[in-house]
Amino acid sequence: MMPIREITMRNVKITDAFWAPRQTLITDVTLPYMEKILRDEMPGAEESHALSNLRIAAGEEAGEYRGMVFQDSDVAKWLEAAAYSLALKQDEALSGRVDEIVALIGRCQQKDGYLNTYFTVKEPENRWNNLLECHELYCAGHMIEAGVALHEAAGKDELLNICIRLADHICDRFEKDEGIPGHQEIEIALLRLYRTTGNIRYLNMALRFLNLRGQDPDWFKKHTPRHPGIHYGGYDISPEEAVYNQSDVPVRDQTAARGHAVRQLYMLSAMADAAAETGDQKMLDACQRLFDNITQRQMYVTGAVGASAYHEAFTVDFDLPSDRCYGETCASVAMVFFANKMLKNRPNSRYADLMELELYNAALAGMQLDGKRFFYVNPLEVNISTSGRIPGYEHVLPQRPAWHACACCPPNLARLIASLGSYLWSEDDDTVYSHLFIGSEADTSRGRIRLETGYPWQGWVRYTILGNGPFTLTIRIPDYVRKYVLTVNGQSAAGSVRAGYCCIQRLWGAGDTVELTFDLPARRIHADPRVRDCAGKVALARGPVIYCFEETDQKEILSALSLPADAAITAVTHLKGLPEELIGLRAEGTSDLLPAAMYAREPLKTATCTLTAIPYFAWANREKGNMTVWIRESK
Ligand code: FUB
Ligand code: ZN
Repeated sequence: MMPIREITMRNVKITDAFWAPRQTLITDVTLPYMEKILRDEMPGAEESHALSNLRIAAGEEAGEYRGMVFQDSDVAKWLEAAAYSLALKQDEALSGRVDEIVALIGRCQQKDGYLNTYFTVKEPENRWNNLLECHELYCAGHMIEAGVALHEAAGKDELLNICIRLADHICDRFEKDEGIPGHQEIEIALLRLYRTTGNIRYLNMALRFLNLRGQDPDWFKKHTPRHPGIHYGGYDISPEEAVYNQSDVPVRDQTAARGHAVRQLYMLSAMADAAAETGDQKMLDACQRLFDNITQRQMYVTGAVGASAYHEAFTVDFDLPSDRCYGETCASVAMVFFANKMLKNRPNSRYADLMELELYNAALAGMQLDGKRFFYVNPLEVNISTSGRIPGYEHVLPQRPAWHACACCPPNLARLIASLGSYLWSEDDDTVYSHLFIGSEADTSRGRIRLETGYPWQGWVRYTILGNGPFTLTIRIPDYVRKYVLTVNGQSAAGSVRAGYCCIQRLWGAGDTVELTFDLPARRIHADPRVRDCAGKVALARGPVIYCFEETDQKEILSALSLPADAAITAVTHLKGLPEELIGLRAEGTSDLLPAAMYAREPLKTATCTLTAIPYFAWANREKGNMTVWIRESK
């Protein structure tokens, strides 16, 4: 099948009542906030030192390099998000500051194209010496993505030119070498750079990195110098640990997601993108196997992935502890990248379902409603007596911190939300695909199409065709929509359903409308009992939104609550202390009464109570308290 073409944010304007304000939050609040952090102008927040590192590397400031070895990537991801922000909204002042930072980056670049402040400042003699830990290719990848974004979204070429020199330097260094990145990312970037410049060298370099990976499972063991190097966050490498960065098996032979989640998912995004570029069926089959493994066996109901704090990693199938969950925000962002690249290979509603799940839940929960604080870890249960305090639970915080020593997640989420327009639509020669119900206007090769919707709270979507001509409008039907009514120009219609998309083929005229309406009842979700924490429990959802229970809304302790299997669940608004348009869920439940002693012979007595659930993305926006997604279900 022919790959489908992305319709990028340049041709899509988001008008959605839910997402447009969130994009404004990113442009008006989050990016300025992050910039202050990068400039170390935010009192009380974890120091970044990222811009100082650049000035020190350029010889314009005295002092020591500080921060993670990949601190440059925070600046790169911020620049990428700023590029999208400039496409969303003209901002002369931001544009000027972006230019200044890019010029500073240019002054850090070495004559041969090398660009990395850590090694320029601290260990110039060790460049490219420790690919396992040192993130030079990872930082380069993020910088290249920023360069491409500034070129494409903001019409700025200076960083792109810097990155072309950097990419040429990387190709010179690695085209005939067996080196592979310790943290995959450069592959995504080189593919983007290839499409932007048309230079096949970058495609070949990306493919080479993918093809070499796992050919020698001991490659890192053989080629990683023994540094005293605590500063790399290094760990002892044993042959077994090749699984940590997926270098244990050639990429086409991988069967299940294992090891560091972000590395795994960046690699899968690049593989899916490469498969779409080259038609490599084995590569695509591997992507599909891992997509199935992740979504059917290793993903939390919120879309969070990477269950274990140790190595920030996937572990084994069905190992999904709710309260020790890692679920890094970056991993959920990367799930959106991966699903989007799978869609480029073949339209199937499963990929768009996954993008939607991540966007409304695990990824979005990474950001506080005010756009200023961020979660790195996204648990499904928090107990404030243990979370963030007791060994094994240190990583699980009940509130979003002001900033992070390792700050990969906030700018990742910012670049995703700012570029959301690129994830909604795509097309091929005779079809326009609508993947997500997000209000927008898309300029397709078939003319403009307007999408209006009450999503995520109401089940209606209206398309208005603003061009003329024959084509198939192909609309994804979310997996939770069992029945819908379709009308074309107000008359009932029946499209054919293919791979989860409703296809309406017509000779369209300007002003034609297509409407889809469906109920959005609250629904219960039950887990496979092999997910031990969820056995006998239920989670609630409505449309794309997954719900959770916060202590502040209940009178009883969360672990005492049960929801009867037949309880009616009603939608409510005006949740205490939350924006009034958010829809919550309410039901009559029961609560176990506390027994006289810790262990009682008799069954516990119960009392009825009212249960209130709020959208998971909105948790931890009020006073600190316990939270759970899953509660017991009583018969
Ligand atoms: O190593 C760079 C980034 O830091 C990873 O992608 C995250 O998981 C965090 O470890
Ligand atoms: Zn992260």
